[in-house]
Amino acid sequence: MKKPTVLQIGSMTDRFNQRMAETWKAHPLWTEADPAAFLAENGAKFDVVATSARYGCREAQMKLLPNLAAICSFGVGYDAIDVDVAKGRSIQVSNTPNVLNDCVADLAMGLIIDVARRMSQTDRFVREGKWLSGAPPLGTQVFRKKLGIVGLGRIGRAVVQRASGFEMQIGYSDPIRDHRVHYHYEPTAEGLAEWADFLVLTCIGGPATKGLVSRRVLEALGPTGYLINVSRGSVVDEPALVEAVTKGTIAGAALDVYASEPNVPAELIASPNVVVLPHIASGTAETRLAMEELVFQNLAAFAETGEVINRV
Ligand code: 8YV
Repeated sequence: MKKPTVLQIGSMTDRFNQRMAETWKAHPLWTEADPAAFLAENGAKFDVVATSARYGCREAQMKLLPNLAAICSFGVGYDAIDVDVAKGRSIQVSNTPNVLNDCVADLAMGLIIDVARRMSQTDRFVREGKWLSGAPPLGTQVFRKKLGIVGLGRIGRAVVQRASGFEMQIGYSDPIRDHRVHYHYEPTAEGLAEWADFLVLTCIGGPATKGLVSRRVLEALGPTGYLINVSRGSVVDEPALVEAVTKGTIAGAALDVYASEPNVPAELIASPNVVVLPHIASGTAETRLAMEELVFQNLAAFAETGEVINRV
């Protein structure tokens, strides 16, 4: 097979960019002043796209790439890639599953503890000198509480593994019930929210889960419940969440993802009962390197055999 001509959609780490340029002579699309005009003229040259969960690859872009045969993405989520369109054109799409499960689950557990024990909030309390004149607010226990996982996939199961060390009761909602596990099962997110103290979102993003955590789900979670999101911002009705945390309909939220990143609603930033992180769940040096390796392995496999390894 001839060596693929690779288009890299967006800038990643310096290391990744350099490796992509050296190994595949990938063209860095983000350096073009007018990427669409560049693709209109040169799109036919490229047969592979290297992208990420963040940059994705939409139908409009695919249209400018008539010879595209594979999209190799950095990240497990592929909601920013029009996979159905790709499938219709027999374009293979690969992602980076498994290598980030533990890292994302670690962060989910950290967020649970942070929001319940008010770690970020009381860190600010010390830095702002408030300890000198008053007592910090009390938190809520985590151990032996009810953990509700929305989407019991690979990442959800890694969260469960960690939570069992905290003797938490485990429940989940998922379109498919897994009869091999004996956790509490609720068919709907609303039912799970009613049951749980901590509702943790580890489901996929995209149309299937858009707005799944609705106003009703937040009401069901109630004034003592916490929402933790390491999935996608699109899963939550964000205006309803803003209302819930500001009015105290729920106890708090710990978020790594938002509806329109990097824009975080000002009300969430201003809420003391909300932890706001900048989409860092997979962001450790070790995990990002493992994800990078997998992108390069998929690209190399496609070049050698015509098939990516982690096809979605
Ligand atoms: C990525 C992610 O790190 O894997 C995913 O789906 O969202 C993150 O892990 C990030 O999107 C990289 O661009």
